[in-house]
Amino acid sequence: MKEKLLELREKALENVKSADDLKKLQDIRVNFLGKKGPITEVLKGMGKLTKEERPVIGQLANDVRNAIGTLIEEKRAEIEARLLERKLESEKIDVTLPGRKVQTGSHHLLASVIREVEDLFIGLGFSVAEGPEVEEDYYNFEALNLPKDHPARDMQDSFYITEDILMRTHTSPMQARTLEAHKGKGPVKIICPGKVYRRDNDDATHSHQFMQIEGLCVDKNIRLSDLKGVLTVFAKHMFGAEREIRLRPSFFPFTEPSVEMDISCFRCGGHGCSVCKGTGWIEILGAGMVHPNVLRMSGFDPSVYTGFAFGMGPERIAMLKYGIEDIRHFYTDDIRFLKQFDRA
Ligand code: 2U9
Repeated sequence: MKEKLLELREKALENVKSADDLKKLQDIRVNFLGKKGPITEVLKGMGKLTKEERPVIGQLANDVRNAIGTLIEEKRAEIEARLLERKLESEKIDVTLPGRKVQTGSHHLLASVIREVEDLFIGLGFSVAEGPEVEEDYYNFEALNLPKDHPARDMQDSFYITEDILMRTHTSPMQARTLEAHKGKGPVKIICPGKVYRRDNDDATHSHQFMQIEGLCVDKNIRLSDLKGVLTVFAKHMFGAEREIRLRPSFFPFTEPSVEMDISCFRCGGHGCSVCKGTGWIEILGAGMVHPNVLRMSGFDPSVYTGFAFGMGPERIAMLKYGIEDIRHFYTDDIRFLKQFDRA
């Protein structure tokens, strides 16, 4: 019996030594120390022993069982340590490695330019009014002093959906709607950004769908100098404090007088270059004093109220600011183009 126990211990030692994973180790524990294991068998056989042999064998059986138990524990600790080491090794992060750049989206350049203009005018007390892109002929044309047969309508080739419904050709209809909603009571200070549509063949400088930002300020005693003041603040905010502006006479059916605003060239400072085509000046937007017909048609008494309005193309501003040659870049979602203006 004694030999059997010692033999068992040796056998257990060998098994434990060769065990290289916790499963095998568990099997050894069950095989040797389990209820059906040889140690248990020995202990069950104690009854057949003499009363001299019983304590010796009993003690030895316990010693062998504990020895095997200790062996298994030590081996389990060793295996777990090795597993942890391997795990730590496999999960080791080389903190000196550059991080994986998380692909983040960014604001579309046009959205950034529009927000920059919005922030400026909100700071000047204007509020942002956004209107429907599918518009009624009345608000898109008649309310803006462009009666049914007015030739200027052809200047704005339109996408008509029905006789009286079209894709708006400018954001001005939303200004007419806002004036109307004020029921002849000023002040009205709004800017209207948004998509507009013109039946145009797309090329480097024209797109059938483009953006506009228009502005309107109607109150008692609004003068052209107020318009010039606001446009000067706008020009310096968007193109640099050293910019100068100049107003040239122009014509729009919905403003009288009408002007176009130029800024001094931000590339050559006015000496003449390819950006300003040698003129030293760059045209940025159109503007004027709101035509009395437009005020009247929207419920304002032009003998009491006056106002100024302006309109610009955000694409043009972005193309000037960032030297972009082709307006279609804004709409073709080419990530190589868009990524250049991350955080613009
Ligand atoms: C109301 C009264 C007046 C809006 C105006 C312009 C001048 C203008 C152009 C800018 C770029 C069109 O897309 S563009 O080519 N617009 O120059 N827009 S004054 O005048 C209004 C609008 C609404 C009630």
